[in-house]
Amino acid sequence: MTISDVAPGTEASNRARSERGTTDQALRAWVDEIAGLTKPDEIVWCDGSKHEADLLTKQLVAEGKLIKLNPEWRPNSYLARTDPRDVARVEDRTFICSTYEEDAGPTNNWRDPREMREELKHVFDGSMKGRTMYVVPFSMGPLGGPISQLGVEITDSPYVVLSMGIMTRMGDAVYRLIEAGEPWVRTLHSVGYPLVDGVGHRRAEVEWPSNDTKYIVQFPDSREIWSYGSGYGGNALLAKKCFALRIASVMARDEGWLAEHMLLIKITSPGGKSYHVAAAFPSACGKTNLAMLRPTIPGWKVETIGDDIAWMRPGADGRLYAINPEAGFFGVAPGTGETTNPTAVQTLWGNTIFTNVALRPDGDVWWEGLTDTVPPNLTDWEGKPWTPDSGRPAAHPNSRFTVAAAQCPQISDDWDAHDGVPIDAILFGGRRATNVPLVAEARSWKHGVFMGATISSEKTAAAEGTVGELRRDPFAMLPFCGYNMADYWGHWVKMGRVLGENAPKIFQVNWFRKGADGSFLWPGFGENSRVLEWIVGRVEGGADTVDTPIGLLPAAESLDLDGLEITDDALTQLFDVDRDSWLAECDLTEEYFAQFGDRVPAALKAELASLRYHLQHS
Ligand code: GTP
Ligand code: SPV
Ligand code: MN
Repeated sequence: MTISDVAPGTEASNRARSERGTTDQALRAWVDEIAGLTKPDEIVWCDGSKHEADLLTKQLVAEGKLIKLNPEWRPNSYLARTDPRDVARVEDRTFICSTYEEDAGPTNNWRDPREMREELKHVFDGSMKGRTMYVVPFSMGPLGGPISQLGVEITDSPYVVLSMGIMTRMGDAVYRLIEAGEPWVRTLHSVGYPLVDGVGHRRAEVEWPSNDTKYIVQFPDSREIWSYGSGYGGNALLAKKCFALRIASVMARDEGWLAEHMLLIKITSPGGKSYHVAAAFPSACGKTNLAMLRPTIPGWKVETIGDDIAWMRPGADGRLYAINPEAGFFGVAPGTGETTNPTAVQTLWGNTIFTNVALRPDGDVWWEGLTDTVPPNLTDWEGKPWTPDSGRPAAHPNSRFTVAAAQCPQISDDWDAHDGVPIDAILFGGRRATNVPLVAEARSWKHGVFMGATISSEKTAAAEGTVGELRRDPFAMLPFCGYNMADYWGHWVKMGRVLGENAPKIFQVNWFRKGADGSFLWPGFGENSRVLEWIVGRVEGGADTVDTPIGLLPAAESLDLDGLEITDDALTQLFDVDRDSWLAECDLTEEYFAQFGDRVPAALKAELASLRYHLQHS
């Protein structure tokens, strides 16, 4: 018997429910404790079955919280519209509650863990009244894999349950591993919109329940997450940024591995040799696109392993092995089209949840950049009528798709390899209109860590704030590092010592440099395969370089430009290393480092001094 066969609240349903879930005492005790605090009407132990997902989907459609898309165009696919005040990560409401403030560091919001716990107890008291509480067991990475980790998310959002079912390996098998004694991380989420108010009155349900007061709280010492008030993406799918980066980065520091905001790909050369590459770019700066790249150069193949997060550990042979801990893609919709990312477009053929995109009259979805021709009539992401003259985007700039990784037509056969894949090269990038060349190779691991630590990037719509503003985003981890950023750099320096000769080569890339007229100098997307070819050439020990103060740049002719229409002037600008601007960057880097005091690794200070010296003498 499954939960759906019986009426809720009956004796039969209680019996059915007690047959579900887990016998693990610690997990049961935690669920009881949270239920006592949040006071839901009922508790559902999720099993991750298709049946369960179908029921939840039907329920959400019936409640008007999901719109079923026309199955003729988009089978088993749905549109969710969030509250317009709940559309992105909220960095100023994200807290790292380590015991000591210095351990959170100057780039995180720190709060005393004891005070925060007290505050959260008030906030969560009765927060699930009138709602169902779901217990969602999940594995990050293949079940039982040596790099994988388990977690449980308690949530009162069925949208979160469905999304977690796509984004993680969610289901019963995780309970069995927990019962066998595997460690697991506690994550708690409430949309913060109880259906019964403080004095016991019923409150009307809304399409997207959320709360203007939000808390995204990580307790790194006890490896716990408490999230309140948002139903959106990285705020609510706690396995993703909160666990797989903020908490996992702390676990990685303590246990000698790396938890990174990186895509993973396999590249195969015309000669049939395969390489694995990891790349860190800030939010909405091209990870999904590079992960699904289709090379424009003949004979090359790129296959997808992950598009957002990589967990990496030294393997028995001393090399660095990586897994994609996720099982799906939560990708940026705008800008995803046939010409830019045909692979993503094909991945989204069905079984997809779209959030905050526009709706076509024929019951399919649309967003800016999906097609060259703009539909004459749409319903915009807020549910309002829209025409091309409306003067506002039809889809929210941070609208997203949620889809299983296995649906990607170019998913790599080793994407869910139990032991991960060996990494040959690591790329760091950002969105920089000026200064940073298309590609530069680090002279050493330490120089590579310096490149990662000093990345700045223009802000995007993925988080609340001013789009376009330049900010430091070291390793693309600024919003995601669960501890002191300078200690994190130190951890990277240390990992270089552990890996020694086996350490992957490190590169810096920038697809976003602009000319004087404000347009991109480099065509990007599939043409980025030319840069990958050069990087593979370097890994193989070939491809000529020019030594510059900032690193090794491709020598003339060593970057494959066959068949590409690009002017010599654009190329010169793409690779220009302007001495004065870089000296100015050095000053800014020194200022930036200063806030971390003596926690900045000596190796990075030495790299800065060396960069300055070479610029001054160039
Ligand atoms: P998160 O999911 O937020 O971590 O983002 P992401 O890093 O996966 O970014 P994504 O690949 O979704 O790209 C974000 C935006 O950058 C999209 O609008 C893309 O069209 C655009 N973009 C990606 N690659 C390129 C490129 O090579 N050149 C240019 N000009 N734009 C690009
Ligand atoms: C990002 O912002 O880097 C994302 C989307 O990948 S979210 O899951 O909201 O963090
Ligand atoms: Mn991301």
